[in-house]
Amino acid sequence: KLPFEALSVDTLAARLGANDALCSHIGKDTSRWKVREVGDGNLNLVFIVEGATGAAVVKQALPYVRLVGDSWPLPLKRSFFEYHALTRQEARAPGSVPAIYHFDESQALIIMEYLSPHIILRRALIEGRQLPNIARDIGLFMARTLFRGSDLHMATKDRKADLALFADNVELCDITENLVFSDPYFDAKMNRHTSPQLDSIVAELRADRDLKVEAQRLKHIFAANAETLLHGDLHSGSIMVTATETRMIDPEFAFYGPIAFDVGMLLANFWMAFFSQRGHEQDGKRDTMRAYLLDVTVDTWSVFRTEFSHLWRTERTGMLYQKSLFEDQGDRLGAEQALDHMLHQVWTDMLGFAGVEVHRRILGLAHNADFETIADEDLRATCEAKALKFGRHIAVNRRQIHSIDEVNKLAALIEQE
Ligand code: SR1
Ligand code: MG
Repeated sequence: KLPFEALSVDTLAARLGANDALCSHIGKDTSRWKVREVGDGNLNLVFIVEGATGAAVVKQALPYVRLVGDSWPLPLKRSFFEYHALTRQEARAPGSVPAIYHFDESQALIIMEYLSPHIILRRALIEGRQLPNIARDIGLFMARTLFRGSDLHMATKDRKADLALFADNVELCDITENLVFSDPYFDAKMNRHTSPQLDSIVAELRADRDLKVEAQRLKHIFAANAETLLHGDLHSGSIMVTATETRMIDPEFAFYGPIAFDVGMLLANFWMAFFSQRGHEQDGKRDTMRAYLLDVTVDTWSVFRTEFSHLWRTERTGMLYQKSLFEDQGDRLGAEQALDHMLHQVWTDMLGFAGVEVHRRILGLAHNADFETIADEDLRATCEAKALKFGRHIAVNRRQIHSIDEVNKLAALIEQE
């Protein structure tokens, strides 16, 4: 094994020119390789390599957080977790992630399918594009991976082995624990909000005891509920789309956590897209886009719920299958009642996770382009302030909110204020 060395546009062909997996997909004549570095995420290098017969993506972890620099070291082993999460996601939700061609643990690199003409979902939503299949595709992905990675479905021995395997993804969990659940609610060193107009709202949120208690409770649920293998960072920047196709990428934050976390993070990103639309109206009104985004939240939740319920009825083969308690006694209602309890819990916690995700993307270190690309500062601040208010409401009142229509009515009211 060679010691780790970061790739560059200039060294990639020499370093990977003899890699059979890469050559078989793009051709072995390295003189014809064209290499671009396209990583725009917070952590890694991402190269697109085009050869005579095709193209591939080479993703390499760096030993530090790219967004911050080498003052924040981060282990290379996140690449190992990403690789293992991708293989499990492909098995549990076939066709939902890029195909993997090769994994090199010591170089922390994954060679995978180049998705083209896909673009990042966040970009599509900022541009006002309506994609007819995302709710279905993402709803199914979440239900299938979250159900099939849990004790509802897996043999308990396998699940416990996976729990142990992913338990070592400590540093990336630590990022989420601090950046999502704690930092936004005090004057943390890495916090930044780009609109000074938010200062008074930020002060209010940090003095809001009910909100801070809720954030602490959510952090506890996140850290202590090892229910299933999560994607761990399922936001609209971790999804690639065409007009009809959807693929999930980047599961380096994968670990065993609460089912509601992936669902909440994802829906929060749709709600942020919704609140940011007014900032992107330079080429025309975005009323239908706003309505579309709310419909997407309804449909995603509905597809998730329906598929999860279907799997509950047809694939509950794990340790949590209580056949002898219910079905064997002719009591189908008991199993349905247990399902309702579970979905209710996922619903309630999902709203909480969504609320804090909205806050951290506006107040913490890692912002999102939905708001950041709004050039007019006052307009950006107005959009952000509304999203913050919405996030606070759903996090604090999550036990009193009973339907996604109720959430969306609130979102629409706040947006129009
Ligand atoms: C320091 S990493 C900041 C954020 O980027 C990733 O995409 C995760 O969302 C993480 O919280
Ligand atoms: Mg990422």
